[in-house]
Amino acid sequence: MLNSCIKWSDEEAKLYRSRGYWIDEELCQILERQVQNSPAKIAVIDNGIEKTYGCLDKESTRLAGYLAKQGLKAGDTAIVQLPNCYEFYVVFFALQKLAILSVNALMNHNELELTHYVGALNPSLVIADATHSLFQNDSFFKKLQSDSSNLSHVLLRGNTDWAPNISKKLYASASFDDFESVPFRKHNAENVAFFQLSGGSTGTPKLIPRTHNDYFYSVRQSVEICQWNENTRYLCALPAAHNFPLSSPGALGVFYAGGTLICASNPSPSSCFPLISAHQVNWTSLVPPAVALWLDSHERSHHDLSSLKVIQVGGAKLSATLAIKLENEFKVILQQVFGMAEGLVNYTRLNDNDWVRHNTQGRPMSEADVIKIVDENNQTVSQNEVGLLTTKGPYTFKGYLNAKLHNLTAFTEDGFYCSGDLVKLSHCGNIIVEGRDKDQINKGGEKIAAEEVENQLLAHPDVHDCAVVAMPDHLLGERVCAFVVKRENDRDALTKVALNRFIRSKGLADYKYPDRFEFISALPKTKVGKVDKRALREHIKNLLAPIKSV
Ligand code: OOB
Repeated sequence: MLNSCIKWSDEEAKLYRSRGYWIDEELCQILERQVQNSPAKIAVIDNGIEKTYGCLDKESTRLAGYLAKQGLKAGDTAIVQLPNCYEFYVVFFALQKLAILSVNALMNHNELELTHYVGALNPSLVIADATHSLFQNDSFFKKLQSDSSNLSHVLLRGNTDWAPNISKKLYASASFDDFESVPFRKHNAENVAFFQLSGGSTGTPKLIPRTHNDYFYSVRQSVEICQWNENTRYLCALPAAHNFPLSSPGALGVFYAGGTLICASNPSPSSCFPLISAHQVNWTSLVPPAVALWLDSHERSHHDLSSLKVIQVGGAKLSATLAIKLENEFKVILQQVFGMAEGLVNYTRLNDNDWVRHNTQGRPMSEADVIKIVDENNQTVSQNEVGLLTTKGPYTFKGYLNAKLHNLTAFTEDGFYCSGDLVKLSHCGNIIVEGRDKDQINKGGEKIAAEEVENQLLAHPDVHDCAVVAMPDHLLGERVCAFVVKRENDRDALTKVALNRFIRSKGLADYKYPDRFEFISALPKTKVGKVDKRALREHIKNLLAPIKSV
């Protein structure tokens, strides 16, 4: 059933196979290759502890064996929420080996998001971190169980007294030796390997099915573009579950190339700089706000960062000013990465000229990516004109999970995915991101669907109407501003403090909270009667302008 939503046409599949894009291998074969090539090579360094490819393979097999013994099997589903750590990859490969389809939630996802994923996937298993506030005791897990007919297993990373502990299962080797011979059968590489999360523009986050064939190709092609090899030492500082540090080329790229991954808990200078010098890191990826923090940091002079050769930046638009500064001050090559969890990833190439690296977001990684920049009638715009980016290709998905209606508008009639990004092509054929036509706020790479926040605010009994828009922010690029119309009889009762408290009580991820509330008497409307968000964005921009110039 979960596999029925994702088909490429037979002709496309034939073409992608004949050209060698789809090789009918599963994602866990990425690890198997390295275990055969170099089992003793260090695959992951986490908190000073070094784990070889052989170890990663063995421990993921043990975990898979343990899960199989619990009755979990191919086709079951799981929700995983783990921080940047070695166990993230053990769990990833264990679930791949068993063909358990998982979604990797971000650590800052909260009650609402996790409840939604449970509703969407009806999982049998949750794997989470004991330090997360939702998993300090069993009450949230019990609540999830009451919403789901399948949920019977939970594993936690870290100290806990109410659920089995991943590490104990993994490392108490004596009791697990007999699981190492669990027979893993080969699965169809056309099937879903796992689900990515959409940044979204609608009320609920959408799940993106990614197949073995398409994801494996995106990893191999990324490795080729970035010229990674066994000498690659990649610092994973962005959330491990995100498509960028997972596959562009990210962790899976490291494992495919036989390099070494170093885990950082977050992209702050204090977390990254000591790791770069201690482990001779040569690549990493950042979002633009982290670039600004790195540039401003005084800690730079205390660490030898000379091993760093390339910094990738993506997730949100990087200004040319920061781009130039980053290269000059860190003595690195900048690679801009403009990607999406739905598929298409664009890279500037390492040998592109300065102008391209500093001012564009690169070009598609595959010769088979088809991009069309169109107007609102799906007609291709002329060269140099800004239009909507639409795309299809061997690793761009074909539809969100269980979202028939939404899929109708997410794709053009000729099957191109509408990214919602407003772009133009530079004279040399590189993409320049100019803005967005989707109702989303991009808070330094973290995507927030306006409608999701609006739905929460509208649940307040004293809110008559509301609209959530992006407001400019010098560090994050954008923040969340909520315009609220109070109910007639509650003009005085509803305060910003009360709204803040209300939204916090709803269990929404923190980063989605409005950073500012503005009360207005009515929302402005366009000629066709829709909320005029452009006017609201202008309004808040003007309100902020005097503050900026003080
Ligand atoms: C990456 O993936 P998502 O799914 O979190 O977000 C995709 C959206 C894009 O549609 C675009 O609106 C924005 O994020 N975006 C950028 C950008 N990279 C992503 N906007 C301007 N400049 C960029 N360089 O964010 C993602 C996935 C894989 C690799 C890199 C980023």
